[in-house]
Amino acid sequence: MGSIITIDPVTRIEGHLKLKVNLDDNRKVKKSYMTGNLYRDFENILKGRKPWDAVHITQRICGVCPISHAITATKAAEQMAGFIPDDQALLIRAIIQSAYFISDHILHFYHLNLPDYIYPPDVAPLRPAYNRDLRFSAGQTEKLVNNYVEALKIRRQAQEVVAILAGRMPHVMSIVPGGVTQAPSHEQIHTLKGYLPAITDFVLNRYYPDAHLLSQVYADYFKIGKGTGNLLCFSAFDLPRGESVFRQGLLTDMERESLSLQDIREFVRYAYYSSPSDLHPSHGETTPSYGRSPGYTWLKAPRHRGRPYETGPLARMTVNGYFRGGCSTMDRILARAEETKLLAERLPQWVHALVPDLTSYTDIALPPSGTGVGLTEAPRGALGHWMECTSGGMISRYQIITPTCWNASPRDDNGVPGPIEKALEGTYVEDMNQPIELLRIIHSFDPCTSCSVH
Ligand code: NFE
Repeated sequence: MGSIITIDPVTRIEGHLKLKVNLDDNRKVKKSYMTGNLYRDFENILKGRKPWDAVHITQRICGVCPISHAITATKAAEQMAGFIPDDQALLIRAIIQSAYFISDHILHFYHLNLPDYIYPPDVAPLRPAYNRDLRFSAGQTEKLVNNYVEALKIRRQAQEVVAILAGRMPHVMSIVPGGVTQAPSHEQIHTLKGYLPAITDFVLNRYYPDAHLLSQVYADYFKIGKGTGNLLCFSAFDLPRGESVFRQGLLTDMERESLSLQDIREFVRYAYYSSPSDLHPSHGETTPSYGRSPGYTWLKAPRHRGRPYETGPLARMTVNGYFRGGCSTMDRILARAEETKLLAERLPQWVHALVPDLTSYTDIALPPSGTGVGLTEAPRGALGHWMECTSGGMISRYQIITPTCWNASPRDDNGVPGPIEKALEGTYVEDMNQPIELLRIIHSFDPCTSCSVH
């Protein structure tokens, strides 16, 4: 007969997500369905506005990764103007982006993900609903809880690095088409440098070893939540001389293939939209139609050459050869820790390369009509903004594909499930009342439904 498990809401993520799975008689997941809620209509709100507004409006999609939206909207406008930012602007953007990646990955490891594996007896806010399959000793748990608390302080410091260069955090002000409006003074650069030792020390000596400890104690999760091996990433952390930390690329079934932006489509048969399916984002449309059958979510289903792709730290690090592992729950957690270490090691070089008081903003004019594509990597994966302007430089079309759109996508028009749905299939659930296995798989992707349902 089988049975059904529903988790609604899925907590310790950003946004409003529901999971429903069908299990067979042996309590293995046969089919899973991810539902993203809270639609806000951002793509239509942007129509009739200027590209400069998109930088600030799209940041309101999400308070967790506004910087990625700011960078992507800015790059779309700069591409339309044929403008390339100068070295100092690229460095400042890279510092802002990496400090916030570090803060965000620490947030994920300690505050969103770790409570799936620990259940501290005396710390009330840290007691999640499930308390099964707990394997850490009392001493290890105490150490992890101490680092959980310390992580709050380090996150604040990384966010202060962002705020010094970006004006505020979240929803940053200094990243704009034409460069960066902040020219950091000697004193500000000195303050930035003062933050770095504690951040680097925490990443190298607490987060990184804690992630490895988790992967040893829960080594069976290298075989649970396995993805398809389809991994996609865009270019990100653009640096002077055309360099970047991550190059765009794609693995299909773990084999390298070319990534072609022209081969991206969004499918909506199983989403709450009445606009046409199978459209390229440069021609995309968004007509909400809540409850439309057979839709079950507000997420569209992005595909590359018709296939679903996982995106995020595992994809970036694997595609770029920084991480060699598999494609599982624990590989996702380890790749994220490896990426944080890589960025924490590079961040000081970029801060030291800043030139005090150097202006890196150019007043640029955008053409009255045209198109622009902005691509970057957000902490959760590949992010793209496709913008079209007509009539006096006003936006006439704006389409956004976020990382969690790729990862938590529903079935496409051929009925092929999205990456998280697929990773859940085949999972054995030991206790129907506490399906911790499912939660651990979902959390390894660090989904954000605010971004994916925009
Ligand atoms: Ni709302 Fe976002 C997603 C990330 S897109 S957190 O998915 O990372 O910038």
